[in-house]
Amino acid sequence: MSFTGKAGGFVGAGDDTERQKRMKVYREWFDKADRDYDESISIDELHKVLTNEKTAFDMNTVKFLIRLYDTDNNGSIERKEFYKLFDHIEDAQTRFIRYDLNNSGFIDEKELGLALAEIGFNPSSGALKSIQRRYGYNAADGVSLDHFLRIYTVASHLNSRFSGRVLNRPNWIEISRDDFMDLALNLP
Ligand SMILES: [Ca+2]
Ligand SMILES: [Ca+2]
Repeated sequence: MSFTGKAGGFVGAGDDTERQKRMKVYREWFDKADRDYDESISIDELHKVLTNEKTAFDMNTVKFLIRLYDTDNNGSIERKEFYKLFDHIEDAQTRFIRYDLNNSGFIDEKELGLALAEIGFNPSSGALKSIQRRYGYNAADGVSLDHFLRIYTVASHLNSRFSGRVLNRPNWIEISRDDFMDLALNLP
């Protein structure tokens, strides 16, 4: 089972009907994930709902997502937290599918660069290699969805942290020592 197929279906949804449809999808996915009906999604439950016949979803990515979206720090994902997590996964998946043109389940380095450029993150070839080394990369096949999700999450996180600090030179930002320290210590 995966979110594939649901991706992008509600992008640009503005009116009440679309919002209601979206809330219905959220609820359905939450209920599907919450196998023991305790109104929260554990690491194992999230892992199961993200894994399908084709994709063995990386457990480290699951733990990483829970760490980011478990805002009350109780170790699991409740409905309010799930809505944001679902939006994020769906967004990343839509982008991944757009670049995985032959539907192989992998994108290559160039496509990874293009997908990241879409959100205003323009890594050099050297930076792309470092990102792949750091966040998991199968050199033979390319970047799988679970690893892309992790890379995309980190890039979005960095982008939102440092928007407004862009200098006139493309791809340069201004950062203080304190912010640099904070960034290095809190990198997801
Ligand atoms: Ca549960
Ligand atoms: Ca929680």
